[in-house]
Amino acid sequence: MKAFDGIFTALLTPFDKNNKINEQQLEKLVKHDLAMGARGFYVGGSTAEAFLLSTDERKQIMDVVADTAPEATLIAHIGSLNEAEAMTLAAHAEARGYDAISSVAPFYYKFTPDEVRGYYFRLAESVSLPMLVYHFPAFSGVSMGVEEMSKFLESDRFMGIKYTSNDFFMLEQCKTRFPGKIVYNGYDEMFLAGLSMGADGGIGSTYNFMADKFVKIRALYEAGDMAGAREIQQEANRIITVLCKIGVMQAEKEVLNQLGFDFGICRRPFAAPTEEQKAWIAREIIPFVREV
Ligand code: MN9
Repeated sequence: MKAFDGIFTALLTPFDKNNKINEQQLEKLVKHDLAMGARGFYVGGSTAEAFLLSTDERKQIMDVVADTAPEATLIAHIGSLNEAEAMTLAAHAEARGYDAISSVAPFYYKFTPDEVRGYYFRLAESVSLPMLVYHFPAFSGVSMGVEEMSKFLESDRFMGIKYTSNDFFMLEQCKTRFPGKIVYNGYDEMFLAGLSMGADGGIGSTYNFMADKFVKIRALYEAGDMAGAREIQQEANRIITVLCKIGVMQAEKEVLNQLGFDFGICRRPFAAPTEEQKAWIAREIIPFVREV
């Protein structure tokens, strides 16, 4: 089995001028992130604009990553409000040699906890890959406490949580109760906090272009150098502050474009960054990230 700890890039999706997936640029990014120390990839998540992609496009990005980095640990986000689509994607992930599947909780309709649990277990039982619960209450609107989460983690079908919340008490409770399960920190700007409460690694969008900083934070933390780790977290957070003001994914694509990639812009209804925002990125971010 491949290693599940460490830094996992939540990959962005590059679009060409015709709004089609740019496979060659995705390949280039995957290689770049591995060279920066990423352990693996979270493919087809929020950062990939999953809910703005067709089923075929979601399979296509899974294929590109599997073909480019068979040695990396690969987690496929297969979540969809359309459970039949989620099952199709889960089967595809298994066929393409992925190491795990993951899903955000079914959102929008305010499903009951029983309905949410039914969704996860049906998906997890439809394939032999382990399931990583994508806990992102701020966007999904589905909040779960430790008791609810335990119902998943007690099962062998569930490998852990992608934990995108700033309730670090709950993170600690989940990890302490289930030390054998993997917990990934989801908000990159709080990575060191997550590590200190028990996270095994992180899955993040900013790792697309600065995975190296987070590899370093983790190494310093593990060596007991908290001051050193905080310094790099602060450096990353100066950059993340700018991303959040512009719009995280729109800004991240522009960062990659300025670094020599051709990632295009996010799909509508997302807006393209303005000239002023591009200049801001050039001034406040580019000098502080490693050149490609
Ligand atoms: O996967 C990402 N979440 C989203 C985690 O994109 C919604 C994070 O990496 C954030 O983008 C990042 C900035 O808030 O921490």
